[in-house]
Amino acid sequence: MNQKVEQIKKLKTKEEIYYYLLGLVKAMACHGQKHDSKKKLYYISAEFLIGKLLSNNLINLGIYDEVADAVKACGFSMAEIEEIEPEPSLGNGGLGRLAACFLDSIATLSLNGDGIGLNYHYGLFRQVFKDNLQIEEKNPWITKDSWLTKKERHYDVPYDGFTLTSTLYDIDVIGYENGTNKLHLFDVDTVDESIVQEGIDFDKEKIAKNLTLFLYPDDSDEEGKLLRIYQQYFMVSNAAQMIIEEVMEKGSNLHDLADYAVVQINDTHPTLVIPELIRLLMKHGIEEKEAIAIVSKVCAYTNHTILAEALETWPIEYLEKVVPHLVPIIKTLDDMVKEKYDDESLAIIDHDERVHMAYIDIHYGFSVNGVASLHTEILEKNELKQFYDIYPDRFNNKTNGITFRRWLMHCNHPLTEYITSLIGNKFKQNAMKLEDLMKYEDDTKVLSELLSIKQNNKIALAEYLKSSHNIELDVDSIFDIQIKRLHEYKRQQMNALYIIHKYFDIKAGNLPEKPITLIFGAKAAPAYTIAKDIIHLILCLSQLIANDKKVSKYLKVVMVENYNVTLAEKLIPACDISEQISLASKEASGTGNMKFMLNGAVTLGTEDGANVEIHQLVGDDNIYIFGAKSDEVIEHYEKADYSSKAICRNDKYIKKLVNFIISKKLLAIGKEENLRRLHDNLVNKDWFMTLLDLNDYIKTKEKVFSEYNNRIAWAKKMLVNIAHAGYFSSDRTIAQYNEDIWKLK
Ligand code: 26Q
Repeated sequence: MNQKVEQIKKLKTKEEIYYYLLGLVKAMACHGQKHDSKKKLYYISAEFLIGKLLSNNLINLGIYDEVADAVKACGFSMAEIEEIEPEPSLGNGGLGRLAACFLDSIATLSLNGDGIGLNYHYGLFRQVFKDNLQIEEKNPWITKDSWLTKKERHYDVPYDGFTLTSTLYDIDVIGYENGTNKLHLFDVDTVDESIVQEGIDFDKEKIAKNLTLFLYPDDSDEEGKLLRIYQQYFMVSNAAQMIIEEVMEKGSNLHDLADYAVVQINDTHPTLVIPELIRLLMKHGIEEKEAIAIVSKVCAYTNHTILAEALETWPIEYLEKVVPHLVPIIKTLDDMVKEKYDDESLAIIDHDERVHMAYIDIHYGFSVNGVASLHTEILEKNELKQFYDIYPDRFNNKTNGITFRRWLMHCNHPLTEYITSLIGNKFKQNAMKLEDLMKYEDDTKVLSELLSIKQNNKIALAEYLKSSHNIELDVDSIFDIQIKRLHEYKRQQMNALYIIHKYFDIKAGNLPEKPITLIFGAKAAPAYTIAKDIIHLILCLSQLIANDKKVSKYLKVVMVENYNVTLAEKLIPACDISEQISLASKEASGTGNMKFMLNGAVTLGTEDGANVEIHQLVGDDNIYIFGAKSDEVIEHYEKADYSSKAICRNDKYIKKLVNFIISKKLLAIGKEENLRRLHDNLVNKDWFMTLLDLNDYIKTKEKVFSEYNNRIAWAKKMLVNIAHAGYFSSDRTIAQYNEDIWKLK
């Protein structure tokens, strides 16, 4: 090892060092232990938002510090080397990032489990702002030398009238001071990157050229829907063939498949693995009824959303076009349900001939889990009640988690070192040990040190954003951050209305004690018009305020371009206030909320998703909760009695805030079409009830800013948050999946 690290010192350029380290890590990963246990987990997911891998791999191999020293001897920082690495953005957001955290924990806990997905050539689009609007560009990440290793494994995937042969690429998943697992990404050799010219619009008709060309944004235009099914089937057919090959090599006779394999279906995107496995078992001579029974003991399903528009239902004619050989199996599965139950809401194929993918998973899997306790409760009591009534034992909760290797040890070295100096190293293996920090809750020396680490992280962020985005931050202001995908239910528009309130307030002479910086990062799906309008509003407000001499002294609005994992790693350690303001009941869990908490930010949030559990852990004094509770929200939907129009009519101040969106001042900066559409939507529709919570939000946020000024009391809140974040380690989540669902050892 020493020799290899010494070698670094002979290298001249950052590129040479990066590619040398890439090779070194890949070589070391090969020597990781092999699993010999009988049963194996296959975590199938259309997304693995792995982010950059170099530093994390070095940390997990235990050689980060010596490598960093050698790199320093060459005259570079690790940050400069990391810059060379392209980020693989192979996911949209939470679901994909969760899958990546899970792989890290599965390897760290030495569990026998691999990930299976697709090798998208272009990750989620690169976002650029032009005239205060979002533009999408292609986002390549594969270079000649990369983390991918091409394997000699190929499968034939049958479609209607043609077959595609796959090529497998593996990425090593290196656990923390432990084993190495694999992320298997399937691809086709015929994909043609040259068909993408300007932007991300191109001909989606030619399947072989297109199949793995790009990752779908989390909503999509009609014309792309068929390609999405081609992708999904490609993923699961490869997975199913690989599983059957591997278990047979280990001695399975396929009747005992469940003793050898467990499949976790990450949302409904891999659902076709169920009929595909049934089809392949039948090809091996197993009778259909038995094949169905076998597969039902192998597959488990995770639900990540209750938003109706995100639940996948495919017209049966689409499936007939793409995978006609699966349709008879899906019909049999549906017939069996209909034979047993009269209740139409349990049917897989509905009256409109649409196939409900989640319902296949629930009827023909052995486990259904939600991703936070409130979310699972809503699934059981509301969204999937009819299924919970017939299969109560299948339902279980697995509250999400995050890997502390990336979201503390890698992204926040100063805090990691300080925690280690206070409570030792044990928290790196057992995150619950962070609770030992509680003994310092009244130690002003420790509390002051936490404040100074935060301050230094804010300075580091400011330097980074200056050089990378040419953005200036006032490091003596409060950093209030909302970073996540742009969606109406996440309510960035409510934060924007707060900005308008604060702008009025400062204009009126109510000056904040401390300047405030509101930072946003968010990509909007290309076809999601209102989400793009919200980005436009925030960028226009940012410009308005920056050009206002008086207000800009106290308030700054920043929207960072192309928010991704790499930026999150820099923003989160520098955050004072974590915005988690979704409409209660709509955010299944959230995982950004956990990352902020772990890095000493205080949450301003609704009782939604995992915020509920954060609240329970830290207590009322260490979190700011506001807004309607989920029961109340669900009731509004049931009674259809929410009216934003009525709120605008009755509350003059809210009306004034909303009307500012189409004021002369903003229309002078922005586009009338976009601002007016957003205004009309808020006044006439507001499906996610922004105006319902707006007053409470403003009031609570003002309280947060005022309490921030009591620095030691604030630092205590930071400490309590860090100390209780251990529960949100994905090591805990994965241990629970294994205990209750996978039962690997
Ligand atoms: C569906 C159809 C066509 C194209 C794309 C999609 C699609 C893709 C991705 C639909 C949904 C997604 C992603 C969903 C997601 O990220 N959900 C989030 O999952 C997190 C992990 O459990 C939770 O923390 C978040 O609350 C949840 O929103």
